[in-house]
Amino acid sequence: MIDIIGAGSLGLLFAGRLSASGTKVRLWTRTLEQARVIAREGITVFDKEGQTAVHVSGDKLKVAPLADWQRLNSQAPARWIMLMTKQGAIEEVLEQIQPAAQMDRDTGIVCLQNGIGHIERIRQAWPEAVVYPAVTTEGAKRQGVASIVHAGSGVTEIGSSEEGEEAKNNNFNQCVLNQLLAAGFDVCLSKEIENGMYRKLLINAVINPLTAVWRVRNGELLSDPIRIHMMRRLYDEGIQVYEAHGIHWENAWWEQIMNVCRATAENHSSMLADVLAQSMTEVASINGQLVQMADRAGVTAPTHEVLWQLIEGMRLKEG
Ligand code: KPL
Repeated sequence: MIDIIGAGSLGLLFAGRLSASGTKVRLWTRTLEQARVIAREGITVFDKEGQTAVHVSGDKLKVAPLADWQRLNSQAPARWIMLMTKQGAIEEVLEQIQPAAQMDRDTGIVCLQNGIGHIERIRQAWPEAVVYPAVTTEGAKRQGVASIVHAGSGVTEIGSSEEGEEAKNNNFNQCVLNQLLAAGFDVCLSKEIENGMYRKLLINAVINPLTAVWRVRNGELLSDPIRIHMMRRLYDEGIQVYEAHGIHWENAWWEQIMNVCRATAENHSSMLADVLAQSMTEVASINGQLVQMADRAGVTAPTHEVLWQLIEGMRLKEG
């Protein structure tokens, strides 16, 4: 069984496809109401053309609000967890799970957040658990409480836990890997996940704030030379920050960013989706983190800083 925490667009995508391929899934939602709707309607994944790609009926899933974690987890402890909430929701998750954590050496947690900084926080909260950083470029767009459009196929990379954990790593993430492969995900294990996280940070730092400010889909960023110019500026500033920290980067990353725009052309980035829903965005953990890295290295990232402040200044509500 895989426990998926977070029933946002990516949580529903992974829960729906894993469950349809035969993996037992327990899905943890933020609210009781959300759990009830998913239990009643099941999960539906539409493809880009609006056709049903996957439908899992509610009785095939276990769905519960996080508030029930202590009670349900003591009956059937979670061993494999995919943490799929946004960075901004992590504190709330830790608070709800903490008292009865039961996160021991037998618990593996795959963390699929955008940005950086969260892995340290999770390891600090659950020092016994084995934490696997991961990144994905899957693009999914929320349709309703229990349905999403799989707007762009991407790649999911799962890293190792800390050094010296090799034996356990192979066991843990290999098992999740096999179930994800069986569900049709393009997924691999990465020995360089930290680098993957920096690459993904840059992808998000370039695409997300611009789509949010201009309110355009990912593909529309490529339709105008001024937009591409701004993307390049964010990219160059980001690379300068990485160089100042001695972080390995590759020329191919620019082309990869353009490819993500193409592959998810019809998608609203997660930041635009948050802005449209008037919810707090992840800009602080993406562009804000880059600005702080720049500060620490004595360089500047002025375009990231302006976008960070512009988006924070939208005064979106929490959650
Ligand atoms: O990760 C994404 C996001 O929107 O947060 C991308 C890859 C940009 C897809 O929309």
